[in-house]
Amino acid sequence: MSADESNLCKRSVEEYHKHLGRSFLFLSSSVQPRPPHKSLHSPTLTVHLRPFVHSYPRHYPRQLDPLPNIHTYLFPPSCSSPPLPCSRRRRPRHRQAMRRGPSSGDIGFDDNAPAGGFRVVGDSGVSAQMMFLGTKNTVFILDKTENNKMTMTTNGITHPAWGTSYDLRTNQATAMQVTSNSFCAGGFSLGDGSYGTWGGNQPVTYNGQAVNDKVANPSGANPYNNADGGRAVRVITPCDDGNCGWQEGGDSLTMAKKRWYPTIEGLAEGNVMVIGGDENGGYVSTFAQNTPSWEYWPKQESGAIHMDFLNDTVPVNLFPLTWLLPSGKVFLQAAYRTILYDIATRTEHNLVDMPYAQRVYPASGAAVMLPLTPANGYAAELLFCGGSNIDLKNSSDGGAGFDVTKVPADNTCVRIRPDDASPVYTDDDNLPEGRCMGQLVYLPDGKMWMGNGVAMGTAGYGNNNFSIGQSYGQEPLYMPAVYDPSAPAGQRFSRKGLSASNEERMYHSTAILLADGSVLISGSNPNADVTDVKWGTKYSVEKWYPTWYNQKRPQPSAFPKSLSYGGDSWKVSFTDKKADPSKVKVVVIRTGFSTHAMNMGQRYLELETSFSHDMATGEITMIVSQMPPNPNVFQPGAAMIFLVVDGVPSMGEMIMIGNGKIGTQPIAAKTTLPQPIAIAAVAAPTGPSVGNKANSTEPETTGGVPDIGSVAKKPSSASSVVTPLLTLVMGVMSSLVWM
Ligand SMILES: [Cu+2]
Repeated sequence: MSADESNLCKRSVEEYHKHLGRSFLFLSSSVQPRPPHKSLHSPTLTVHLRPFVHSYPRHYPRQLDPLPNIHTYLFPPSCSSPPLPCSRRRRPRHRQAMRRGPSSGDIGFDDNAPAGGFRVVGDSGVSAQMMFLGTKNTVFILDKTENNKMTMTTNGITHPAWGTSYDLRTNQATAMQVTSNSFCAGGFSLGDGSYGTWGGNQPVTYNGQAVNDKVANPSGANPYNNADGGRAVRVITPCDDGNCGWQEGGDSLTMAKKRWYPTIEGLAEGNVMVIGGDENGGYVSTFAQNTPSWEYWPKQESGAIHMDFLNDTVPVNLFPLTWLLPSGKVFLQAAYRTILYDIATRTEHNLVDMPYAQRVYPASGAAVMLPLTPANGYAAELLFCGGSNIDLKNSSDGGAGFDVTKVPADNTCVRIRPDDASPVYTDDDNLPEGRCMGQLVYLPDGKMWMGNGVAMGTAGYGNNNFSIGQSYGQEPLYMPAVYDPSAPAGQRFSRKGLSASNEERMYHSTAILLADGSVLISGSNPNADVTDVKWGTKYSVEKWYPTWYNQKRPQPSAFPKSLSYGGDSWKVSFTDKKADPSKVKVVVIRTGFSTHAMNMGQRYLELETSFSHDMATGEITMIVSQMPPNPNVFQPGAAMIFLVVDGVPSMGEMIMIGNGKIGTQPIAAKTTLPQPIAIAAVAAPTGPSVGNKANSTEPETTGGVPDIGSVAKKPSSASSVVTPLLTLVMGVMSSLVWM
């Protein structure tokens, strides 16, 4: 340990023990793997404490109190970790995690997975209204404040839990402290590897009644002991060992405006914009409680910045569909309107209207940015599928006002390339059936799982006699499909080899990609509180397995811990005698924050590659670029990386995109890749063998260009009368993608 590090360690431990001896309240702690950019002060363990105030009333929502006295302790990697305070002490697990190291004991592939089908693997503890993959092994789940069976005790008061961490290695959920009502919050990953959720709703009591509703709750009782989440920001640095928690409260974790149903969009500095929402919820927004503004987080002095678009799209403007584009502009879609937003000048540019249907909540179509690839020049193209053309002009925060369940969901799909000079929506293949609340989830092979949702009605719920339970959506759809964006038109949706789920996934359900290539699906509760009535509260956690799930997976040597924007190439190797290295892909996927049929931040990028191929041994070394030198293409923060060989992916690994900090990202020159090299084990003829291409040491050519792929396919035992010869074949492949 260096002198600097030793001093930091000593100081942290002394201060920490001094404060532990007093009446301090444990807030949270997080253990971080040694970051890729090893800095002297990179903490292994972060602990947050604040003074405990004994004079709070019993139900006082402490997190509304400003928190000027949070003490944060950073223990550097070589500093022995201190004990955690009182009830949150988990020393054995913590020790185990430290001994185990970040890469051992990770999730593996599921045995006997039903390829193409579903299997229930666990119980989420709280209903998974929101869900994201925080580490390779752990999914973090949030629910609204409701009467979940899993409980949490806070300062001696036991109440239902509204958040869990779900361990994918054991399929066990563990309750987590969430104090503010996270009912319909948005979420996104941040440039420093943490995750945030923004917004929510007022505190509620049983059946979703507002605590402050003088008629429904005259006593003002708050049995759930929850606080107002409308302006709340909740931040967590994900971990695997239970030693991380949601941080809430204080000025930096409070927004300028109340936001129920805000969309979060990531920006080039690893910060986010929090967009729209309304005050206290309802079926759709109204001018009376609309929040027509957006704000930065981390907070900037600008506070809430007005946006006309969010007034123009009332009442169908909750959870607008947004993407940061490679151009740096932000695409926004709500109701039938589409705009490009220039952040620097705060100006809105109208684009063409959305055809056929509304895609935004409560119509809730499926929407995704198509994979960004070298072949498409990393140009953004967006896909919208399903939703509803229901007329919501007479609906309000009080309800739909008519029987919405009689309206079939839309089945159209459209695409748009918003950075083009004159973007237009073009028709794509129709969905196999109309679907509201469908979800498109990337698979590592570049296709997408499309599932969840209903055939009739919309998202949302209300106390109406046309509902079953309270659900505004009916006829749940159990059969998924796979969408291939590069298949010929007319063949993009496929159900070959797929089978249906037995679990309905309606309003407030979620789905995310996992490292093993399966899709984790959970949630569904189109009701104000936990209920067993039809279309009741779902706790089942299910996996869907792609058709290739049980095939032999590539075994890559190792991935880097981080990728920069531009810079030097890197290598990853694997051995496969049958593989065609020109078709191998290295892909980076941000799985996103899943809620309300959206995966905020979901993005897929294929890196540029070259290779060297030893055909004698089958060893292939992929020479891989860094990220394109533009953080607007793929925002900074955590993401997963996969090696995909012949359409079958390796196990994914979590890596950091960018420098691991929120702020301006270093940008280097675009990666220059070498020419591909094939070291061919071919047979040299003992005499002339004109026309025997299998024995030739010359690369085959196509139109004068050496074809490395065809060399790779040559048999190495072409003749018994030849002697083996190792030949180095250099390809000049001008047609390859990195040129
Ligand atoms: Cu909701």
